[in-house]
Amino acid sequence: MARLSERSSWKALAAQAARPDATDIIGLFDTDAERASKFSLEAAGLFLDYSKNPISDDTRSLLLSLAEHSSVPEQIKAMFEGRRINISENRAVLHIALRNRSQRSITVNGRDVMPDVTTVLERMRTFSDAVRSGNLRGATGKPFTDVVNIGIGGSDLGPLTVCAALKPYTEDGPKVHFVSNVDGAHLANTLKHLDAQTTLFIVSSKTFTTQETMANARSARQWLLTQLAGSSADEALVSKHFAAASTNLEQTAAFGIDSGHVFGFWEWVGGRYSLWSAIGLPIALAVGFDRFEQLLTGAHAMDEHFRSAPLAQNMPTLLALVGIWHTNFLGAPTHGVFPYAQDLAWLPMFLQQLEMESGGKRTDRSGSLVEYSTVPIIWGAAGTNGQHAFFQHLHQGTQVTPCDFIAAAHSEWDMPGHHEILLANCLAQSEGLLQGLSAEVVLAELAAEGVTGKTAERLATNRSFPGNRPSNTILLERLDARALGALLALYEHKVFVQGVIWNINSFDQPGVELGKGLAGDVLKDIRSGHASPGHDQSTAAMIERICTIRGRK
Ligand code: G6Q
Repeated sequence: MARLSERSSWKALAAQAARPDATDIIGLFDTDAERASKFSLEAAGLFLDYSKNPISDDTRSLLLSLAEHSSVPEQIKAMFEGRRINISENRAVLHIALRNRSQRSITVNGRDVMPDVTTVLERMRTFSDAVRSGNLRGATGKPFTDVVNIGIGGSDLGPLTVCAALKPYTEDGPKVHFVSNVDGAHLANTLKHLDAQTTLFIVSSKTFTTQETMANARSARQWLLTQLAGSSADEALVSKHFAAASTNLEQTAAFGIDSGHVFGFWEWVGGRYSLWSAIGLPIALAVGFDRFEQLLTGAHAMDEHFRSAPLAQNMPTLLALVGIWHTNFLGAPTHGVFPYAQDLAWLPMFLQQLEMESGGKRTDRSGSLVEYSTVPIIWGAAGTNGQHAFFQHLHQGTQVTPCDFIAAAHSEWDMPGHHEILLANCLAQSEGLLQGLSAEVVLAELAAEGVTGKTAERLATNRSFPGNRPSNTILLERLDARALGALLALYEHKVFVQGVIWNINSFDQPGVELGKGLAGDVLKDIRSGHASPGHDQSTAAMIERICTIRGRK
């Protein structure tokens, strides 16, 4: 296969991006009354409008050719067939199997994985029903009122994002808390308000060796044993108050977790793609298993769309191509995500992990250094708050930030009048970014106020906006479990398509793994009170300084 930048579609796109009108979105609307409908589509209950991007019919055709020539259809097939597309770890990538609601079997090494998936899901149903109904109780016979998920990264952000997003549906379940940071503040602040008798811990860790998670899990166990000292034997307390989601059954047993409370998953589930697996147990506890299933159903609907829709009508592919256009041809260094939904406040963080851990790669699948940009920096926050802060940069900054606005037509909350304001702000921002405000209009406004001449000219430059700033808008009917499942799957598949085009492995994370080992030596030194040889000068000095300060008490 020719190198990416040598492909004809890539070269044609580069030529397209060099045209003087390459970023003129307003011009595209002016010359096509049908643009809004031609550049939008519906899938799995979601509506995507990508018309507010500088993408002409020709550019879109070229982007689609790029996807075609990069074997996107073949790679989609390979993923769904369970082939080992995670080449560095020699693993299949099958989060789609976790939410496969069809009768289709999915095989790895010739073995259908669906029976195992179904068994774990059934066990999750039984367990979550028992906790929620109060049939499963703590060591002193009280029902669980609080669940603390201890996990980090992929074992935290997925369930955390979903539990927050489905907040309106959590009223009838235990309160679910998430502790991820090894900073003792996180666990201490969480435990401070809890009663050990009614608290259930879930240790969520694929490997069950992650330093931060294990430190938090050990401290939580200690807290439990201290709080409930004398009420039962230590082993009984741990077995009644701890559950685990992990692939490492040996370590969960060594920790003392009752095998009946251990929910397994498999090596072909990547951490950041794991919320659909046993890692989703806190979700089932918070909103009930039926809603967890609706989440899976929504994701499956998006999977089916992704698997079967032609590229030109394929929502994840189009979202990926819009991103490729901005990143690789128009040079946008970042991408903003702005959910106009307070309950989706964690989504930008979730997507940071999903997109930047998957796409933050500098070598291609054959091991050569890539000669083009891969994933941009993903950032964002829930609207409308950003409008009163960093949106200034979106409107008038010197860098263009393509962004996704996400909104739901209905609110799940009963707060009359609010949702219309929220929606109006969402649409007004993307409209304002597109249309800008010309100096002529500002001058006319100033003239009406009696400001003219040099002052007016100066003010007009300052107060005018270039416009032509790009955005996508994703509209949900409502933020329910089904729509959320479809939304998260949409982004997972967007990441997949971009990875295929960039020819990178989106499913490994050597940088994150390096981080897991790095702290070991420094930790030993901080504990011993001195920097050992081998550190760079700056780090050694910092270790010494910290040890000195800590030595002063
Ligand atoms: C996800 C990442 C990473 C991982 C955490 C937690 O794709 O690899 O965020 O999920 O490091 O790992 P464990 O689940 O093994 O504790």
